[in-house]
Amino acid sequence: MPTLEKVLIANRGEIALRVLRACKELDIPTVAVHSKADRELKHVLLADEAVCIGPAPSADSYLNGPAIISAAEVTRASAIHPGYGFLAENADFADQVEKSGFTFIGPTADTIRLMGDKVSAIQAMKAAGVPTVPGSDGPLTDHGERTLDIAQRIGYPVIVKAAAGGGGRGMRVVHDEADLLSAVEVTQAEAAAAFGSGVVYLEKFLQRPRHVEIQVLADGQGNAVHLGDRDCSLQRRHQKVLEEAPAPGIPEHVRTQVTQSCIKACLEIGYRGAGTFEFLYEDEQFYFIEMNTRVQVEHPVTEMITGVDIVREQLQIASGLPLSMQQDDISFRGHAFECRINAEDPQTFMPCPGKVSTFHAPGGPGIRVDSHLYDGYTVPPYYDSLIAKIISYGDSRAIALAKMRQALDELVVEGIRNNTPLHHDLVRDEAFKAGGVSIHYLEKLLLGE
Ligand code: MV4
Repeated sequence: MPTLEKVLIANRGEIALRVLRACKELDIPTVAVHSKADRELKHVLLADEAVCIGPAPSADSYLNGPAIISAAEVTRASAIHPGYGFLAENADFADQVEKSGFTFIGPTADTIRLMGDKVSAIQAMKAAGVPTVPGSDGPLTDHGERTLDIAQRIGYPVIVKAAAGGGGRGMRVVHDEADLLSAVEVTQAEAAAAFGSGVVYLEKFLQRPRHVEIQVLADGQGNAVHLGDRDCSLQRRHQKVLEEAPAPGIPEHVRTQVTQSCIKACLEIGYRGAGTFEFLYEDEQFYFIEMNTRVQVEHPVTEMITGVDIVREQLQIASGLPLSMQQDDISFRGHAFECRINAEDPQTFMPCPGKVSTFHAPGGPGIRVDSHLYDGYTVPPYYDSLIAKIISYGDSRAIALAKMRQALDELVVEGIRNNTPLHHDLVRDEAFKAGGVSIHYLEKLLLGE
C-alpha cells in the first residue's frame, strides 16, 4: 500500500496539531517547522523532528518557501502539508515543492492557479454546469461603453471584484450607473497595487445571501465525492465566527443539484485533494463565487456529520491511493456546530496575545475540541488569533446547539481575553436558533440591530 514516508507540516497552531494527529494515526513520521516564537507549540513538542525556519514574523518563517523546502531536504521529508493560510494556496510554492522532488499535499499548482484567478475559476465552473452569479463572465476589458452595457444587463446593484482578490479583498458595490466607471477604476488601481494584477470583473450584487459551501474530495484518478454543505454565514469583517453542517433549511432537490454539479466540476478539471466550493445562497438558489483548494478551518463540522476524516483522506490521496469511498458509502447524520475561540478583546475585537494561565477544555458525548492550548502556553502576537475550535455534534440541530451551550459554559481560558462571551450570546440568539440568517446578521447584531 503506498504511503507517505515522512510529512513536513508547514503550518502552526491548531491545524498543525490536527495534521500531526492524522499522520501519527497513519504511522507517518512528522517534521514540524516553526518560527523562533513558536518553540513551545504543542505539535512542535509532539513531532518526531522539529526545525526552526526563521524569526517570528510570518514573512520570514511560515511564508518563507525556500526555508521550508530546505527543512524538508535536511530532514529527508517526502511530502509537505501546507494546512490553511500561509502558503496553502500559493501556486508558485506548490510548483517549487514538486520541482524539488517533494509531494505537495493538495491539488496541482495549475489547479491552484486556476482557482486563484477568480475569473478563470468562475469560467471553469460555469462550463461544468455549476451555477454562477449573473455577471460579466470574464474580465472587464475597456473603460466605458461595454462595462456600462454589462451592468445594465445584469441590473443594479452590481459588485466590482478583483480577479486576484477573494475572501473579501478587492471588492466594491455600485448602486447607480453614475458611479460605475469610477468604481471600476478605483478597484483596478487598488487591485494592481495589492495583488499585482488590476484585472476586475462584475457580478450582480446579492443583497441578503447566506454563505453556504460544499466540501469535496477527489483523487485526480477519476473519482470525486461530496461531503455535503456547511453554513458559514456568521462572520465579521470576512472572518467566520461560528459554522454549522448541514446548512439549515436547504430543500433537498436544491442540495442534490448543487452537490452533483460540484462533483461533475471536480471530474472535469481533474481536481485532486480536499476542496471547497463557496456559494452565496439566496431565495433557494446557489451562486458559485470562489473555490478553496485547501483544508478549511471549519472542516470538523463536516467530519462530525459524515464520519470522514478529511485530513486523513488528504494524506491518502497525496500518497497516490484512489479515494477510499464512493458517494454511496457516505451518509449524513445529525448536525454539528463549530465556535471559533479567538484571543481577542470581546468588545473591540483587538488581538489579545499573552500567557494562558488556565485552559480547561469542555467534554462529554458529542464535544470535540481542536486546540493547541495548554496551561502556561503563551499566545504570540505575530499570528492569527484563533486559539481553539469547540465543535458540538447531536442527532438534531437543537441537540447540537444545546451541547454547544453547555460546552461554552464549561470552557475556561484564563490569562488572556477571548471571544467566548460573543459565542455565549450567539448560541442563545433567537434568529440564530431559528437557523438561516444572512451574511450581514452578525455585524448588524454587533451594531445593536
Ligand atoms: C458577493 C456578495 C454579494 N454579491 N458577491 C465577500 C467575500 C468574498 N468571498 C465574496 N464576498 C461577497 N461576494 C456578490 N455577487 C457578498 C459578499 C460578502 C460576503 C460573502 C460571504 C461571506 C461574507 C460576506 C460578507 C460581506 C460580503
